[in-house]
Amino acid sequence: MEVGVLGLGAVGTSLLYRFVQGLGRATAIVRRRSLGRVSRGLELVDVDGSRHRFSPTRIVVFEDLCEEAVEGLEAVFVCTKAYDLVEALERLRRASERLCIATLQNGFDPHGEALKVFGPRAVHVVTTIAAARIGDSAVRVSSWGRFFVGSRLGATGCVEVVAEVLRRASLEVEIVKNIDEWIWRKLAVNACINPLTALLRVRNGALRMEPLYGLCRAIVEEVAEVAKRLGVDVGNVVDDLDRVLESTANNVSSMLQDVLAGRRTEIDWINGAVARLGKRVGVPTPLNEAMWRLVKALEVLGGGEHGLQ
Ligand code: KPL
Repeated sequence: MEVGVLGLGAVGTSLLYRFVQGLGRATAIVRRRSLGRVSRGLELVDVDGSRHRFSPTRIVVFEDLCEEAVEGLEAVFVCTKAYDLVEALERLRRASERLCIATLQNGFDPHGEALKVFGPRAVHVVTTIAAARIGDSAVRVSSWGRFFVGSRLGATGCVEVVAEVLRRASLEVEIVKNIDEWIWRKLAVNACINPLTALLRVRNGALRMEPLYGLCRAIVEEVAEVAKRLGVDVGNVVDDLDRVLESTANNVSSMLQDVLAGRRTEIDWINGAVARLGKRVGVPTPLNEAMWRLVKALEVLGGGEHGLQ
């Protein structure tokens, strides 16, 4: 069984490491500009602090993706940022008519985008992994978390393939019937933690304290209302929030990592998506809209001409 990983950010690099270990081989699909960096090798600092140098067994250049380049692969795990997803899916579609495609992006609605292109070959994975980049070619994993695998089209063959790959990598996997429940549960937690940590430049754990915790709760409750109106039962999202704040207290959220690195954020797919869908189904989402506006402003202004630095 051989798979590819496209997008070597924190999650992609961590998965690549587990696939090389568990499956004995794995292909990295990287942009030409990253070829040198990835060829020189990658590093993963595991939960227990141990350091592991590793390399993909094969490297394919994203810009050269074609049938030959993905020959022998059963699935590709697409770990790009949400804003790079459409281009990634389009290139993969042109390269292969048989690959299973697993998407792992935060927010709403990467799975919908993949379904439009790949139908039953599209699988979505919601993960609670906590990983951060700690250099150009290195990541630190503070928790491997769990992997919930499913598709809106049900238990397709590709759902089985993707789950099996993750199992062989000794990750904790669950095939779920209703992937939207998991997508929305994660979205609710991200809708609070990601923008607030990015705006305030604090670790996730800071949000356990008032006055921030009350705001955090109100944001996840807005998301739950939108989900409910869309027919998705998300259960007790405040319990989810408490659990994640506790288990990732020391983490730098992915959005704060993006802001610190001067990258674009995924705010349009998180709070932006909640606000848009809220409008569509008649659920007011003033807090999600405010988070979206503030992070958009942060992206544009940064420390630039209107800032003080
Ligand atoms: O998914 C995350 C992220 O940072 O994007 C959380 C759960 C907030 C952990 O940091």
